[in-house]
Amino acid sequence: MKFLNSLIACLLPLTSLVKAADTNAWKSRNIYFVLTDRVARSSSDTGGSSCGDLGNYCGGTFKGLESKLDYISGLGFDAIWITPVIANSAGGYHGYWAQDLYGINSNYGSADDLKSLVNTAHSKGIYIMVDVVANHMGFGAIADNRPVPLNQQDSYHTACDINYSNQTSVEQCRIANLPDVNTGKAEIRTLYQNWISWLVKEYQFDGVRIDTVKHVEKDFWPPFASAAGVYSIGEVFDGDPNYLAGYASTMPGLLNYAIYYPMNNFYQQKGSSQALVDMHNQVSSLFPDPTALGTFLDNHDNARWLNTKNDVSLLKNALAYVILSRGIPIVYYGTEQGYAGGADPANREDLWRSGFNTQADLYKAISKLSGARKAAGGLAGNDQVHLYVASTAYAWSRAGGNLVVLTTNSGSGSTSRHCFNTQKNNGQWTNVFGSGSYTSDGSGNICLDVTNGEPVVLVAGTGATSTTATRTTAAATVATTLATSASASSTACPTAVAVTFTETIATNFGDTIKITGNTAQLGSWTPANAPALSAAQYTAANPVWSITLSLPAAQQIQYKFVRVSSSGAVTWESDPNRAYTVPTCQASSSVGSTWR
Ligand SMILES: [Ca+2]
Repeated sequence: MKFLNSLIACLLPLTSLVKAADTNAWKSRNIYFVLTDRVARSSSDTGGSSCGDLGNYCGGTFKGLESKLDYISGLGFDAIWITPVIANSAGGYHGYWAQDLYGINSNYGSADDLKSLVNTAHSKGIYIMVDVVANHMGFGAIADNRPVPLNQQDSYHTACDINYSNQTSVEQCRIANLPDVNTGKAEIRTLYQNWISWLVKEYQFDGVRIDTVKHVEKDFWPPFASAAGVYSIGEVFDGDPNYLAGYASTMPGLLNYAIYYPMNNFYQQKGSSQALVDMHNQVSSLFPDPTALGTFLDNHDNARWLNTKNDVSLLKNALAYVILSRGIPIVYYGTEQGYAGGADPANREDLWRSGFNTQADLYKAISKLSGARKAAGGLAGNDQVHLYVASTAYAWSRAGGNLVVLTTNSGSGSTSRHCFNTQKNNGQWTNVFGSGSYTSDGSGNICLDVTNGEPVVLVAGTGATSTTATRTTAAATVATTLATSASASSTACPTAVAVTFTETIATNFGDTIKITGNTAQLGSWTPANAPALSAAQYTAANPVWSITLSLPAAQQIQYKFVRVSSSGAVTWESDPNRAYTVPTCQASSSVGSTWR
């Protein structure tokens, strides 16, 4: 009996760990985000003409969505985020204009239809995440809002326009003139906690997406997220990683608006891969659990990706990043059909106009990328290693090197060859996005060819092709490989990083530029002991000195450049000292600066 008690005591924590739909359960998922009103109109919907007015209800239903679960599953998604399901005020086709928290939006069907959708999804191994709003109610008369006391004026803040430079204003004034709930009141907080707890249990939702998080006081959220009882992911629409990280402790996950901007900048040829990598590293240091964040490239609040950059190959690279880099992928419905709508509501196209074509180029591309995620074990970990950060390319590995992804931003029609170190000696992979097998040499080096600007996605093992059946085989192969060669999965972050410093300065013949700073390697602020830069790339038009130093990962250095003339006279750069933190999990990086 004593033994049994200790056994039970041991098992209890395990039981709570494997509870379905907690944060850990979501980390290996792959989310398809839909507007409930826009997927399918009935269980027999096989396609049809476009909705005439995207700014109002188009006729999508819970039953229609239920009938398209295989279409969604075929893309490799095992979770669906659906827009709010509750009763809305007139015109709330998107669901964000709540009127009755406990009612179901009858435009989409009945409560039983919704339960049927969730049940059928579960039977196919698909999670359902419901979107909810606590910040505001819809445009209808306050007196019509439910439950009580949301029908009373004093449950709302006094109307005012948001001043985005004032956080109190952001929290208490009105978005789009929608009545702003007085979420500071204890009675209101209890009302929302009771409701979210009921909603999740009543419909058996697996997760919650929370709208307009930054518009509600931070201390409203922890008890709300806790009452939900499942993983929740919040929308804080702000690209500043510090601002975003301010919400990291309020709920399990956040939409990763920090990475959204540098990621799209790189893959849309407006920014560098280094800026993307820098943001990844910043997120690593600012967030307690970066793997619980959701990665996305567009959504219903932003113009579709192809509207901003009309290049399908570039989109495939960005999708490779979303689905295969750190975080939980979220792909907006219609991406697989090449939809290119602009600002809301043009970016909210009905799906039936596509005829639900499962042979579409992007449908197949997403399916392959999702297959690679599964084949590599689900990619739940914080295990991304930056392998190659170049002017037109970015490559990384996951799962101890069992997944290697090369992306470029040269676009459709481009061909290029990229050679880099995989940190896996004599590795063997199959390109599951294109074709062919690849091996690295005894030092881990590999050269990959990019055709038509498409990503290269290497999964360890062989036999992976584009069909679902063989992908499953590939997954089994990878699992076997992982199990039988423990050493192969031990690839860790590099302990030293090759950091290239470039300094732009026009010099006289005989001058030398050195880098000195607060470490022995940098001469401990003594120019005579400091390493000298090379003028090999120096031209009159581009007077650049450079040096590549192998620095310990995560080391923080302070440094300056000095100019040493042929006579030995030393000129220091002006104050303050320059500061740099060596990346923690990256093979190489670069720092460019100009003499001051
Ligand atoms: Ca508010």
